[in-house]
Amino acid sequence: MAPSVAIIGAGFGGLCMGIQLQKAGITSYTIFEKAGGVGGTWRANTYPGAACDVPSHLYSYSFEQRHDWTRRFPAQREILAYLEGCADKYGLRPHLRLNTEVTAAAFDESVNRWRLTTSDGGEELFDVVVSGVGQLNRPRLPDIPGVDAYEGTAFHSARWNHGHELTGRRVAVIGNGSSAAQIIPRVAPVVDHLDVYQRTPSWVIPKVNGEYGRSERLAFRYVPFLQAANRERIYRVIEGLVYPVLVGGWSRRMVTRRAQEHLRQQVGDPGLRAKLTPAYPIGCKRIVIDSDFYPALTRPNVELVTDPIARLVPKGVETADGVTREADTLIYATGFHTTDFLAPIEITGRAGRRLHEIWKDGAEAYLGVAVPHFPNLFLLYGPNTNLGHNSIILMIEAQVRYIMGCLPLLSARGPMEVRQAALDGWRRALDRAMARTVWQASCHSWYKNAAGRVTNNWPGPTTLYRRITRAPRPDAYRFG
Ligand code: N01
Repeated sequence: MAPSVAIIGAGFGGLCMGIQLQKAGITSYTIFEKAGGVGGTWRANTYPGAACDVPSHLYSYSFEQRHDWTRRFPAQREILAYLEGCADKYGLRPHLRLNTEVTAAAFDESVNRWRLTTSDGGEELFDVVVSGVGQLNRPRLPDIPGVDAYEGTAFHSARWNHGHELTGRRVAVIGNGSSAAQIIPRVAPVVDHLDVYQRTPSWVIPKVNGEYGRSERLAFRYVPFLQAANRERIYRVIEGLVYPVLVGGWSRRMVTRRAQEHLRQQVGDPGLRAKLTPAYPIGCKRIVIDSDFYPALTRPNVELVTDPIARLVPKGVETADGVTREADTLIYATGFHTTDFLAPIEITGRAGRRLHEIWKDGAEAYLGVAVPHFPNLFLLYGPNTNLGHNSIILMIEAQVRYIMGCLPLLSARGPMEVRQAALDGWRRALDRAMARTVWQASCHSWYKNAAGRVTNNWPGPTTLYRRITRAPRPDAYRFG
């Protein structure tokens, strides 16, 4: 009999898992989703300008290619529609349990099954749990004094307040990562004044976007192999050009120069340019890919503030130099809690082991997928599987294929638990590869935990990860 599978999250990861189960004829699965619909981060992030900086033809499942993407880089709405379409096409809807947050999962050794507790107080048993909760789903508010004192309207980029009209307002944006870089160009033209509070400048490279014309879309549809060849070309160019940037390879200087040139071309004022010039190597933090960000900062109604924020006051933001800038609206583009994976779900494995206790010095998992003491628990987009250079969908598909390969093993031999020795070997290999990466340089990034360990990113090429996850090695696990 097929195992029963609980999937947590209905984003790219959870849906991919559901689709592959469905394709394999396994229908004994439930996808738990705390939101009211599918889409994960692409449902949550509805801020103006929300879009992906990975090309459409690559930022989609390999097995579900669309010929009719309207733009080279997809906007949030189009990605969400794509995922909704996948849920319909592959018959996932009857398996979706929406508005249902999983609060705890405990391995019950008396029956060798996982007991899931949900926010509605329900409890259910499953043979297998697959987490697809992602790394960027819990907004992080800054630890600035006075956050509660502020009297204007404040919201996080991933919790956009669409009921709040921005036209004619005095607005402050805190942060200048990928989200802020997309928000600022859309907000700046409509507001009266915009202050952008920058703690650390980002490296920015241009995004050569544009619409796919009707003829191009028809060609993708009807010319044999064109779509597949185009996807493969995009993949190879990104992998071949951008991955070396992260490991000090041939293209590091070239991409750095391109970013410097982009800044020079778009920002004429040397003072502003100096403020926007990073002092850390490119790639250490997530590179911003955008062509509209710099021009927005040069608008007369926009001020880039680099004095550190001292505190929020009822009417605005006070910087360390004692200046208060009034703002009736405050937008936190301050990122996410990225290093406390799977929080706040309480996960308990064999012998009462608590996942978050085991991970208190940094999350880790064998292949980013399996953790000792937690049999039949598999992670999608888990520790050390984020990318700094390519489409995360590639990694998710590799992980789903791997987990699908585990199902016959655990069905035949009982619950599978990764061996500590396998995880230790994995950690040693990761550490060796990580030492070569630019993420180790001195910059603050969401890839690192409080102790400075890079817990989020995969340090190798995607080709290697896809190869080593092609099929599970039974000797890495104990069964029963
Ligand atoms: O978040 P971030 P994000 N005082 O963590 C600043 C993906 N994504 O939502 O650099 C002042 O990158 C912080 O400053 P610093 C993508 O993977 C993709 O923008 O820490 N500032 C930083 O500038 C991305 O990397 C797309 O000094 C404070 C910003 O807030 C990830 O999501 C689009 C502060 C946070 O940047 C997250 O991006 C959007 C404080 N106390 C997102 N605390 C695309 O595909 C934080 N900051 C295009």
